[in-house]
Amino acid sequence: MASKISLTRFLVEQQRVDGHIPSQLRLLLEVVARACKSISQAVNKGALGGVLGSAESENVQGEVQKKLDIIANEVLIEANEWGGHLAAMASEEMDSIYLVPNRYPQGEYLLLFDPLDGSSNIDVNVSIGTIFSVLKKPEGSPGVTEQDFLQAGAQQVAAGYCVYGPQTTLVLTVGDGVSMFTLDREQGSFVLTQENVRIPADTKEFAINMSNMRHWDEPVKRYIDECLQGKEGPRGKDFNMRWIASMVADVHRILTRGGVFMYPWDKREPNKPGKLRLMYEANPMSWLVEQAGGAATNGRQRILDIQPSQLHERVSVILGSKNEVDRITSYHTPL
Ligand code: AHM
Ligand code: MG
Repeated sequence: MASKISLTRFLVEQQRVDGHIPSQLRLLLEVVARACKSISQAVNKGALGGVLGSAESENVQGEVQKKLDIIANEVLIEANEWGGHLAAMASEEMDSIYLVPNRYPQGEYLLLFDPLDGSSNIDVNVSIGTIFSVLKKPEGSPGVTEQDFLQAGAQQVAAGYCVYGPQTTLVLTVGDGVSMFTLDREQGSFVLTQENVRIPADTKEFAINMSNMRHWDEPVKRYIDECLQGKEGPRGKDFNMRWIASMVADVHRILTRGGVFMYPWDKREPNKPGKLRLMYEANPMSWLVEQAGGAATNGRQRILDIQPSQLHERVSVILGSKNEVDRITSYHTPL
């Protein structure tokens, strides 16, 4: 019987055999995975662990924080600050960047995360997750500033998410395809369960918050309207809709069986480009989707090519099966 490949072995082989990742990055990914295990345990305990409900505080985006948002943020910081692999971290739940304290060695990498994505689903026992993105600290600059984080998504050296659902699954890319690891709770380790994940180019499934329809722009309205017309409409086929309201869970479905996910710009907050955050939500998810053969744009531009100007910048997101994303993008007027 073929032996199970643990995440540790997979990363060691990526480092030693294939030369894809340096040892510091391997350590970083192991530490992130360990933190995700801990978050998974807290999520599983739910009400028994006293982790449900609001923390009665707000983050920099003015959103009310849940207890688990804060717990997950602390778990990721505590796990990552002492290992010597990081220079600094940034999170959806922290206003500014977090420098590795002076008492610890400084590493070469920058870690960004949404510690608990899908916060509205925490208390209702629906899948949620952690999203992360890894950048290299630019060479030559002493110390770290927010400016060092403002790199386009194409510069990422690793990206992934961990979905806390019926199973806990870690999904990872280091630029050599997408691999999935399922948490074996008895062993306490992530085990490789799928390699070379591919998203089919065509789909009959879309994910969008339909309650915002009246606020959408024309190209998105047109696309969804054509899908809703089904067999009788211009697409000549019936579509199905899914919306979990946890980006992690919606993207996980798309990586598993295809589909298109959208959180487009809308008229509710015309001055903001969208709801989702570029640097720790859209960028890592876009890279994973591209690595699996899909596409990701903001309607007019490849997301990974966007030059960020702020840490918590927002972006319009259209990602998933390539032919659908290309179609929606073609409905938008080029810049
Ligand atoms: P969060 O990071 O505060 O949880 O918000 C991001 C989430 C995404 O996971 C999801 O796609 C979207 O917001 C859900 O939005 P809506 O509340 O409009 O359904
Ligand atoms: Mg989020």
